Amino acid sequence: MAQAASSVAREVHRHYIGGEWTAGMDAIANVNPSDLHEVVGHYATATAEQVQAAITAAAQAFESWQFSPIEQRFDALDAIGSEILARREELGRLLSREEGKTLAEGIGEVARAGRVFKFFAGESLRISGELLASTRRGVSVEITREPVGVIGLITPWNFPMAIPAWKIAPALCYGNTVVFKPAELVPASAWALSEIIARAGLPPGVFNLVMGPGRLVGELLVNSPKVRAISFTGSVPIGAAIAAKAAARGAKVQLEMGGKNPLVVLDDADLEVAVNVAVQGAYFSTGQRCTASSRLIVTEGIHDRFIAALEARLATLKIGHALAAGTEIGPVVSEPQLRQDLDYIAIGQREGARLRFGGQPLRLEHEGYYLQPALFTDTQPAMRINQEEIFGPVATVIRARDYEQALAIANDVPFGLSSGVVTRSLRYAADFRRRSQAGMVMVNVPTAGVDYHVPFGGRKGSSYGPREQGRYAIEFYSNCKTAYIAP
Ligand code: UN1
Repeated sequence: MAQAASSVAREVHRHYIGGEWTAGMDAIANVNPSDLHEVVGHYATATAEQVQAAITAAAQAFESWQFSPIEQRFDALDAIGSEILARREELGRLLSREEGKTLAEGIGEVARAGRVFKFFAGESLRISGELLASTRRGVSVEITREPVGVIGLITPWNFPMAIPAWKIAPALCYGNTVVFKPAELVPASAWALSEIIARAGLPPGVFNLVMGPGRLVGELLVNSPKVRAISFTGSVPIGAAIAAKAAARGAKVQLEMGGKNPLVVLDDADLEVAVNVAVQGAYFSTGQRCTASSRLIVTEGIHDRFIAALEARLATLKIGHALAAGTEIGPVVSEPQLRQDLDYIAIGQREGARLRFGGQPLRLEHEGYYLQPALFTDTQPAMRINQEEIFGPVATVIRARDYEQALAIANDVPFGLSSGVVTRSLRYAADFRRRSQAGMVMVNVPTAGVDYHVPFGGRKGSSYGPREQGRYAIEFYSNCKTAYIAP
């Protein structure tokens, strides 16, 4: 790897601070998880001074950007969306090379990012308020939305372009300025996105990119009194630490963290639908989604048939290089993540679960972090593999006596992001929709793979603060003002 790294021309991609492309103190080699001998590029690491400079630039730019005409915002967001959509194949390829999801998934994600910008371009023209009568004679009450200020955006590696898009677009739409810190593992997509944003006609300082580790860049953003809000997607412990620090200084915070999402398969399910929904939800994108169906809760009457059909489908799944034609499941993103997946597979076996399929690292033509998708059966709800997020291509089956028991098991975890049920019964579908303790409920569709124009978020340990995406994003990315006006 070191050899490959040195043979690549060392153009180091820079930070974008106050409208300037700025070199960092160091460079990170971005390695392709499908082929460890390929370096996707080198990306700068920010110094503490650079992070502070980005925050200062964003604070200065906010003075004027908060009053920017909505048409200026529309034009910038619309142009960004158009360019992303026009370049979806090229950017999708880049994304798949650095993250390892299949090319189709990479292109799909880039298109989603483009559409998010288009959506918020439109929203910028529809920012509205309310006009109410006062309880006092001759007074009226105006309720309006105002920008928050500088917003720090901290994004994860599993959606290198879509998650940045669904934080950056609403931030700019509602008149905020941004300091964006992408995950260290996937700077290429973030940099390409930033390069597009940098050419969209925004005033200097409105949008800033600083790359580097969370313990430096993230910490500074979270602790800076000039950063009025933090939106974070990532792990539970880091999210909890961010929330505590942000709350202590009165900054707004929005967290999207883990999931342990259940898919309930009932006796009356269409078996083919159940298997498709389970495979897509549990294993596509290599299971590396906070919305992944990691627990398949199956009632007795369909249990054995479901497992047999699922196993048969798993045996046909093509695991391979993210860019190879026909690949259905790409590699795991990194060595530490692969280790975590394998650790949990060992834990499941020690706990007495039956490893029914897969779970072994694969040696393929290219050296990469390949893992045969794993299926555990005969598991108990209290096992660690059924309570803790693994974040890999690993799913468990839990047998349930009936619908009521399946629902109770589905809800009995510290997370509540997404949940699903496969059934032909309107009664069970309606009941599950009402009683599932999750922010998003899916009936006969996968728990992962959500639309871009509707609210996204969960409950319990999965999410904190207002929803992301759709019109609901305004709650976090703006402040409410109530004005009383007498002539
Ligand atoms: C999806 O399932 O389409 O980090 C999106 C994640 C989520 C996004 C999932 N915030 O996996």
